[in-house]
Amino acid sequence: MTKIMKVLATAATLVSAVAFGQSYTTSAVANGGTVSGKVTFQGTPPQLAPEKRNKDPKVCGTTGPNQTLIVGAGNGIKNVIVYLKDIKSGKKMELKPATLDQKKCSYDPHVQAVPVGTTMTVVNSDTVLHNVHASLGASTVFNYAMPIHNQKIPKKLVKAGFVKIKCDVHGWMNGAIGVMPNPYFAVTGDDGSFAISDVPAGSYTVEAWQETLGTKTQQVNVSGGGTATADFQFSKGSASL
Ligand SMILES: [Cu+2]
Repeated sequence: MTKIMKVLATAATLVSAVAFGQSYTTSAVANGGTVSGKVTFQGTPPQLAPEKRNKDPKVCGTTGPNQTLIVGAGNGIKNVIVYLKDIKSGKKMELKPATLDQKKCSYDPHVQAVPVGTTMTVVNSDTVLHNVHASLGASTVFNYAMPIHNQKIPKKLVKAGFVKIKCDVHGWMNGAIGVMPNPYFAVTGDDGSFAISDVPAGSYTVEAWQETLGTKTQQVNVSGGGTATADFQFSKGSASL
């Protein structure tokens, strides 16, 4: 190998390491702690109009729930992705198969979070054409026309970030995939609560991401075997709801 080839090979390794989120390394976690909390909406949550569906009514129906902000009991917000933004080392990244289904002209699940490097199988459970279009900022992650019932397309997600999903056929269809740079993440449940476990003792930035309300961050100090609380409050703010 010539010197220039070695330099290029090293550069390529570095680039792929960043793309695959490998700046995170696995290390043994002894007596890890937990970061837990609740994400809530401050004030009166907006009443979102149901989706108007104007295409393929036999499969899609004519209306559906707007899932872009789901506020439940105690103003808890569902489907918020919470993660430790700056953790560099800790428990193993478990890569499991994941699925994004197109079912009755909605994405199922509407929001999910997976570690970077996960293979996402995109499924069309409907008998109509969907064109699923996933983007990370201005870049396209995938863009598949899926005309066949039960068609499945696997796609490895190699870049961390919050991926937005839209259908180019049915304008109301939307969803999101959090492609996470480390295994310390959770998606809030119906009551807005979350818990992230096996966290090495230390100080971390916790970020909460909501698909229309954006992000909030705060610092936490995790002690060995202890629980650190990170509650987040979102309000309507400048979001276009
Ligand atoms: Cu569609």
